[in-house]
Amino acid sequence: MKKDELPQAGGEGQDEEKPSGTTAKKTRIPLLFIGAAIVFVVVVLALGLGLGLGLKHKKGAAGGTQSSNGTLPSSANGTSGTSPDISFARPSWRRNPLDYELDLSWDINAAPTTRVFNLTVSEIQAAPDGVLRPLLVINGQFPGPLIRVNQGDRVLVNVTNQLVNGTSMHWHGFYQNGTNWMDGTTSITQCAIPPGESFLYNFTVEQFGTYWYHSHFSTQYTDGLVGPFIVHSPEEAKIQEMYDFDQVVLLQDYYHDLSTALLPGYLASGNENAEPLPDNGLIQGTNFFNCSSYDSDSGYTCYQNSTRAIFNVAQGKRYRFRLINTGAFGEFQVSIDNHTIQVIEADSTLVQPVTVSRLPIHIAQRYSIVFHANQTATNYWFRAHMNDLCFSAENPVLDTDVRALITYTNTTSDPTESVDWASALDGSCEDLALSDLVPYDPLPAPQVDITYPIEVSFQIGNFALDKAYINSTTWVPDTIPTLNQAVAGLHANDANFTTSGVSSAYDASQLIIDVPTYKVIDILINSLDEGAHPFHLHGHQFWIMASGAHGDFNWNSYPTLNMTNPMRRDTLTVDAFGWALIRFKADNPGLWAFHCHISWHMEAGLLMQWQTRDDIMKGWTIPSDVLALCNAK
Ligand SMILES: *[C@@H]1O[C@H](CO)[C@@H](O)[C@H](O)[C@H]1NC(C)=O
Ligand SMILES: *[C@@H]1O[C@H](CO)[C@@H](O)[C@H](O)[C@H]1NC(C)=O
Ligand SMILES: *[C@@H]1O[C@H](CO)[C@@H](O)[C@H](O)[C@H]1NC(C)=O
Ligand SMILES: *[C@@H]1O[C@H](CO)[C@@H](O)[C@H](O)[C@H]1NC(C)=O
Ligand SMILES: *[C@@H]1O[C@H](CO)[C@@H](O)[C@H](O)[C@H]1NC(C)=O
Ligand SMILES: *[C@@H]1O[C@H](CO)[C@@H](O)[C@H](O)[C@H]1NC(C)=O
Ligand SMILES: *[C@@H]1O[C@H](CO)[C@@H](O)[C@H](O)[C@H]1NC(C)=O
Ligand SMILES: *[C@@H]1O[C@H](CO)[C@@H](O)[C@H](O)[C@H]1NC(C)=O
Ligand SMILES: *[C@@H]1O[C@H](CO)[C@@H](O)[C@H](O)[C@H]1NC(C)=O
Ligand SMILES: *[C@@H]1O[C@H](CO)[C@@H](O)[C@H](O)[C@H]1NC(C)=O
Ligand SMILES: *[C@@H]1O[C@H](CO)[C@@H](O)[C@H](O)[C@H]1NC(C)=O
Ligand SMILES: *[C@@H]1O[C@H](CO)[C@@H](O)[C@H](O)[C@H]1NC(C)=O
Ligand SMILES: [Cu+2]
Repeated sequence: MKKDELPQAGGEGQDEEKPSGTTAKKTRIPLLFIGAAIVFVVVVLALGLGLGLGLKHKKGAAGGTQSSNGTLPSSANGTSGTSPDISFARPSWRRNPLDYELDLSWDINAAPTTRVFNLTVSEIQAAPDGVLRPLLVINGQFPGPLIRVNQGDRVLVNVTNQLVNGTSMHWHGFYQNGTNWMDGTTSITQCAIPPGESFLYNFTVEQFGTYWYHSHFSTQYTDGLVGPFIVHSPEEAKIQEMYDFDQVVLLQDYYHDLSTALLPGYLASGNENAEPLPDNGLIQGTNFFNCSSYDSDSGYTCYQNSTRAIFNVAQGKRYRFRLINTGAFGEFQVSIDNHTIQVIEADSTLVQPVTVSRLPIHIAQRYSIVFHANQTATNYWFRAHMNDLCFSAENPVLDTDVRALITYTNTTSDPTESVDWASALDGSCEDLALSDLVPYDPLPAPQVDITYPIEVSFQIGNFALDKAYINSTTWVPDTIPTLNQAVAGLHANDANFTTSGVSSAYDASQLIIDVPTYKVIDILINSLDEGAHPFHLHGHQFWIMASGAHGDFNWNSYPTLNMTNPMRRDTLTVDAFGWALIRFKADNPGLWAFHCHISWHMEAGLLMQWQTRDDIMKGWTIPSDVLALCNAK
């Protein structure tokens, strides 16, 4: 945390900031659309006010989107909760924001059970922010449904692929101890689920906290295949006292084109790692977009009827927002006008509460914040400022000031006295200062056994594709999952698969480090690249032993590293030209991806793997339904 980000006692003098309400874009709805909306309302009413219109919910922390003209739809008065019900205006593909409210009456002490979910993925045309595009949806809706379970539960998720391409589902942050083949990472732990087929993910949940799930097939999640995964635990009782409402908040950057349409240009020769630039940002899968940003010959169909998310709050209550950045590229700086926020969880690690005005959240990271609705009862902006200072160029149609409305008064009018925090936006896309993140439940780091330095770079050739490298390897998905290769190699007692260190058993496109038996590993990530990279390790939480925004790790400092209770998480941002030393216990058998979570970078090859616990893997038989995915063609 920077000094100027500290909330100031007494007053919050933000002289240079003008009330943000004045910058809000107002647009007139074309007559045609009002007509269409009326027809739609009539049809819905005729069908009977069902469709959730009279839905009752007790602990409505938030929900709803603004109606087109800035007032609540009159047909919404069938509801009784604190949230406006928007079912009359909500297209069937749009997720009901009430679905992301976490009823606090959920039994966190329930005995472990099996919970079953169906996730059917398909492609539709939809306009989350008003711009029509092909969108990948789960059970017909975007963003994906909430998966909510207790620690210790067995989870069965039947993923059915109705796409024209393969797919898979990854459960971000879960250990999958003993079930590596359920990690959902195509070409590493499974073959893609072919079009028209189903696959049953079956695993137990050993952890608790805020997680998410997403497709792990090329850049596919960027096209809509994301959703929240919340795990409760009896241990949560101690922090539940800190808030009155609990709520998932999905943040993401957003493109008006399919990722597969953007990839060739990005990977083209001579392109100096110029990532595709987001066109918008979404909160709960929705946002305003100004259609006049596009010329009539842009090729886009844009409906000027999309609106920002809205969170209803009650004076005096405290709200837990579980922020999840499900985006492809953009880091957000989250703040609430006139309210400080308290950070209580980072990824799935509870942390000692720290108060900030602005919180950076990079791709795939999660933070829980608590804020107190104790200001003047009016409307305020919740901001997820997309940090384009870290983009290589500017997208003229992108409004980086991505906002949702926080209303104390159950109204949807733009705030007039809501003031953004004066603290500067961080121009380098760094995580919160390490000193601000102290795990609530202390866990000392063990002594290290082996340190592996790696170097991250992008290498561009005039006649070569623009590719990302870890040392000299740029990852290309292998046809046969590396897990399948490893288990076969171990069964055959092939010594190539049991030698500690960089493995020679695989194709040259795979950088895999073999840790045959239990060891404590340090990864020293050195970035030679000018961009920040949010690195994610599958199957583990790692301790962040040290990090730096420039220069190199000083090896002489090894004996003095803080081992008492360093921060642990599963996704860490390595600064531009910076470095980080992270430590993990290689005690979880399998093939685990370690990669930059920026969709474009992973696809450009920024991925390596860890092969761990050969001693246990040697005894494995990969389930036949997992293997069968590779036979279907
Ligand atoms: C907004 O639209 C609703 C429903 O069409 C209408 O009842 C209301 O008067 C409109 N409000 C304004 C401010 O135009
Ligand atoms: C909503 O409230 C208005 C005014 O109280 C009433 O006339 C109308 O019938 C109500 N609509 C519904 C759907 O309950
Ligand atoms: C919010 O407004 C809607 C529609 O006017 C109403 O039905 C609902 O009861 C209100 N909620 C609260 C908490 O006042
Ligand atoms: C916006 O208008 C289009 C065209 O009438 C419609 O298909 C879509 O469902 C509308 N979206 C919302 C959020 O009302
Ligand atoms: C999942 O789908 C099956 C049909 O394939 C259905 O029988 C079952 O009830 C569904 N389960 C849930 C939890 O939706
Ligand atoms: C998964 O869903 C598909 C499609 O509904 C169904 O055919 C299949 O039987 C389901 N599999 C399991 C294991 O439930
Ligand atoms: C399916 O894959 C092909 C080949 O990569 C791609 O051109 C197409 O856009 C993909 N479709 C979707 C919906 O992603
Ligand atoms: C899920 O996995 C467990 C442990 O391997 C197994 O006992 C159970 O039968 C599996 N459930 C299904 C529905 O396949
Ligand atoms: C509002 O709540 C915050 C967080 O609990 C607290 O620091 C602040 O003093 C409160 N302000 C007022 C005006 O009560
Ligand atoms: C928000 O804070 C600013 C700056 O302290 C203040 O001028 C403004 O009145 C506050 N807004 C409300 C609604 O209290
Ligand atoms: C990567 O390259 C660096 C610099 O040459 C070297 O020190 C390191 O050992 C290499 N790491 C691996 C895993 O090969
Ligand atoms: C995973 O299971 C192994 C035993 O198979 C155990 O030694 C290890 O500590 C476990 N790791 C985690 C992260 O649960
Ligand atoms: Cu990256």
